[in-house]
Amino acid sequence: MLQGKLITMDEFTIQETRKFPQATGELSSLLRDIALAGKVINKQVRKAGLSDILGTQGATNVQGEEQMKLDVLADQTLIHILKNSNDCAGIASEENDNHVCYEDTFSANSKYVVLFDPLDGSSNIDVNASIGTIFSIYRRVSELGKTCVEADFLQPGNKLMAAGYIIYGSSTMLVYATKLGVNGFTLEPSIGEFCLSHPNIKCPEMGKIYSLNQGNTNRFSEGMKAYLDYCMENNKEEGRPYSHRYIGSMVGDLHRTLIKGGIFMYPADKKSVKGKLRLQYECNPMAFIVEAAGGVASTGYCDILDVVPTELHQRVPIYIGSKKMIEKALEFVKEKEAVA
Ligand code: P6P
Repeated sequence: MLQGKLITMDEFTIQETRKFPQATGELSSLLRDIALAGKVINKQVRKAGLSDILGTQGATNVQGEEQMKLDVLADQTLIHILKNSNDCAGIASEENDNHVCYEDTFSANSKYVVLFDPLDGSSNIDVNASIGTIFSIYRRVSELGKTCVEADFLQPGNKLMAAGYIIYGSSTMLVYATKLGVNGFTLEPSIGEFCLSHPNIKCPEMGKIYSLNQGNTNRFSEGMKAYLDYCMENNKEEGRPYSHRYIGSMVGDLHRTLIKGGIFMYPADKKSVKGKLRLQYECNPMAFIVEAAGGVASTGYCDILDVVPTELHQRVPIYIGSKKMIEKALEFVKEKEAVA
């Protein structure tokens, strides 16, 4: 609500497009299609707890039809809507082994491709914790008019045109970033529109929350263990001990980190030697968003956005959030790793 007026996401993206006379509006149109998919997924997520009663999501409905699990439903919803969008040449999804090219003429002439994790954190559905859809939009590198190729989906995060997430939490929000900045839109169910609620989001450069699966500590490097001790150490002047928060849903943990500040980590460890989270579906889009808001996102040794992908589902370690907290964490991780 700005000056008492609701601004829908469509109105906002059109206003942004007008700042660039050469803009064609295709990116705005693609964001609108992703928002539509988010509304459809939101409808299904909001009744997940009734699946046994309603016969949906993995059960059979009154016609005896096999219902799809919620994350497969989310995946199929995005694939279908983007196929009919006229602004997307193809997609790559965390749920599918390979990328999908849309063969029709309109799609082949589209200049963008989209990657997504259709329902990140879906294991939290049963306990009604926040889950989310994460998306990335790249300008394709392959020739317009032809079907897209795998190289279109193996671009580093610093080539992103836009990235965002839809969080299905206490309210449903769509947050997206371009190089111009980060803006958040809350779904107003009575009109079915995402409306501007968090303009120009900035990630505080310092925070008081550290977020990771501390149960993995025994598998961490010595540097990582030393940083955890630092987080838990009493030091009133430097505002420690920090508070520990961890939902086990990246979108939920990252949304809190973006808004309140803090540090989210999923380091490499003896079991996940390259980290657990996927570069193309989780780390790059979140790094693009957080860095557009003034934060930092690192693998521990380089900026996440500079990693050149070699395979669609590759994983990387991630340290992401408030600039000053990441800088301090990397002193421990880099220094101890250098010694090891
Ligand atoms: P762990 C969810 O499965 C996910 O991909 C992210 O959303 C989340 O941050 C992470 O994995 C949780 O992993 O090992 O702590 O359960």
